[in-house]
Amino acid sequence: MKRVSLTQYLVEQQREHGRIPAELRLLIEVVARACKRIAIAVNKGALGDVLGSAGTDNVQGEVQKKLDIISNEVLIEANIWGGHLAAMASEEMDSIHVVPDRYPQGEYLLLFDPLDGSSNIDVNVSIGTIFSVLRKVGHTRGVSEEDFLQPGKHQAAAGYCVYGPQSTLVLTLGNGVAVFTLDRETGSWYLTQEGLRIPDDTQEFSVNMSNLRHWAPPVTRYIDECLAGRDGARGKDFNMRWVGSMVADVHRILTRGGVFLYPWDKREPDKPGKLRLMYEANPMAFLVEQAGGLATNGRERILDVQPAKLHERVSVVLGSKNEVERATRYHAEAG
Ligand code: AHM
Repeated sequence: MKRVSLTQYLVEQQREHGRIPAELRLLIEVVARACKRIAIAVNKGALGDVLGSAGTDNVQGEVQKKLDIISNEVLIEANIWGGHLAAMASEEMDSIHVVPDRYPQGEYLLLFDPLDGSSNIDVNVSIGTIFSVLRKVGHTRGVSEEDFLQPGKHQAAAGYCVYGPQSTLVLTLGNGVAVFTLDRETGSWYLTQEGLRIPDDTQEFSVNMSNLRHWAPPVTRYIDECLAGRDGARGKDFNMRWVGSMVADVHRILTRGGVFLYPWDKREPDKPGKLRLMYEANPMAFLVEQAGGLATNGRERILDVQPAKLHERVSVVLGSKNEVERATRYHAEAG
């Protein structure tokens, strides 16, 4: 069987379909190369002295793992000199990282969660890198945090790499979702699936059930009905899966359907949720919509949310269309 590499796929997207400019093609290739380096570090585990805490906190006050920091550095080093970017923003950095004057500056802005699912790093459970690409609006040389504060619907590309039994890169350029698998022998990414579709209906939900007593009534109503199974309002049984790495949970949903929730909870009433809009929710919402699913914060489409700050948090309900519509309707009915 003739295999299509990521490079060939991107060249064809650029040449035959005119879908992506050369700079964006380069950007995706560079990110994929960085993800390969992160995959190698993850695979080494204890042998590479990469496990455990780095002894520092990030801007969100969360303890950073060594691999969080290594992955962040790998992504910056790989992307800084190519001339395709104006600046980068990361869940692990307080402020944006502007491309220094010694390098040419491109028009793209790259945002990433360098290693999602930190609590799973040391226990050998799937983790991943999530990325989002925006275009800098205006042609002035300077770049500031304001340039990043665009709703997710303006993303030029988004994707993630999940480091699990296989390393898998899932990508959207705004025309569907394609999946690439890393061949560890050749070191190349190969196209293994195209045109992913999330089924409209599902009997599988994904949520951290230990937080149930802290949720708002519409979320409790939705989950209670799933738990009641065929004896309750839904008239059918549901299964539950929670990996605790958004990349792995979303990957399962893109593969076989399901609904993922990380809702607001009353322990931190001022925070809209745990997950970050710009590094996690927006890229995942773009992928999910491109695969025929939906993504909302319970009230509004995630991709329409206008960010007020870089590290903004958001509630998330995403996945199979009919389930997300139902959970969103319960929020509207609750007023
Ligand atoms: P992280 O950025 O520290 O990895 O946190 C994000 C992760 C998501 O991947 C996952 O969906 C969620 O946090 C898990 O949260 P919980 O610890 O409540 O299960």
